[in-house]
Amino acid sequence: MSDITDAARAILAFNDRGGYTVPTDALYPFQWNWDSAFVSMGFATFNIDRAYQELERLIEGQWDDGMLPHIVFHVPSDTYFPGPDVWNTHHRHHKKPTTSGITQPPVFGMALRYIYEIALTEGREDVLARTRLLFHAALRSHRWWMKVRDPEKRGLVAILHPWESGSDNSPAWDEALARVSTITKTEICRQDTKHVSAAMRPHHADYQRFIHLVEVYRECKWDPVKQWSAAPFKVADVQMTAILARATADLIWIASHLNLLDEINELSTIHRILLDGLRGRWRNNLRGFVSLDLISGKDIQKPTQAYFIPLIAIELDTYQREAVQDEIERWCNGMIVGVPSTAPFSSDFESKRYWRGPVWAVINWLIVDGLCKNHLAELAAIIEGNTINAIERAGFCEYFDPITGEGLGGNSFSWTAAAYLVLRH
Ligand code: 2M8
Repeated sequence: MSDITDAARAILAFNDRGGYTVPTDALYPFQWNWDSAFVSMGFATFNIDRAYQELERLIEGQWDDGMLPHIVFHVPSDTYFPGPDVWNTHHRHHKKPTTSGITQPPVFGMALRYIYEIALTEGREDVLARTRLLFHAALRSHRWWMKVRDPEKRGLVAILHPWESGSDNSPAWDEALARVSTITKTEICRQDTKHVSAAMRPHHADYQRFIHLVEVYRECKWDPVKQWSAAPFKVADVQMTAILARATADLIWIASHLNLLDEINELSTIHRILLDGLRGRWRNNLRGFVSLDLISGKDIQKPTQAYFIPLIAIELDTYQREAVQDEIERWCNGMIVGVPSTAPFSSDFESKRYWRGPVWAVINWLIVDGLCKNHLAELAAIIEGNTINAIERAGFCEYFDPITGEGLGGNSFSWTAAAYLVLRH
């Protein structure tokens, strides 16, 4: 085992708060949904029980209607805004701990398959009951997605807040977010810019809009039907849909192992619907997949990493495969480390600002996976190698400047450590 692998494991240990992992100390002091799913896969490379525990702690926050919230506030902290009092979701689920009121990409199902497969190769028959319990939690959340976030049956699931996407400040949301009011009743007490430079973070007006959206949904008392009608921001997101589709395929795999026939049928129907929806979002002229703004009815053409995420779920045809390869190579041309989260030739590109250019190791992990699935192993190996090199050079930071390779955002970051462990595995 290398020193760097040791260091990655040490970061997960350092960020462990008792069976769950914070993304990084101080900047993100709670349990985040998709971070924990990635982190559980990192743990699975050396500690299966801890991997399961990460997901078990996450579902402590699952709502009665199946939603897996984006943040679980296990223990209070005043180093992050907005905290539980701003969300005020207490009445929506009658269990402790409190949570935020929105969700995040459902990597959970992908993670569960990954750790269950490793457990099986280790001959760990004792994980069966734990797997079954987590499988049913995931299934409830996939039902929630289909019912609540695709009520008009497009085969695409929608986000009602940029924070749900995980790529919070992406240029993809600019136009849709500009329609949202900057007026808030809540005083905005940002903590993020006390931990990292404001030049790397969203602007104040973005935060005003983020909080305005929270207030709209809080006034709906977090009722999903009311939120759908009231939402001033509503985007059918290809990245979210692709992750849901892929996680659904992974749940089908688990259900087959557990011999759950009704669940296989139900999940297969969901899978088919999502793949049909995704296929319709390919654009030849852009050489990628595009999200749909449900309020304007227009395609979101901004070139972001989301263009390529559907590869984790979809088998491309020959034309698409070549187009994607060319496009990713074009985006990475001249970069020390790709794949940038916004195309470098776009006028929105900012190499250091949050989700507007920097490279995220977990996004590369998804892209590498999608390229391998689509028989583009050579390009996948290059991106994987560059990601590992970037981490070895700059450390386990939150993200990287693609032009300089510099490490940015928070330090000692859990999902970057997890990405390293999995890509090296
Ligand atoms: C970032 O998002 C949070 C809000 O959820 C924030 O900026 O306050 C995003 O990078 C998100 O994808 C990530 O899950 C979270 C914790 O790492 O940080």
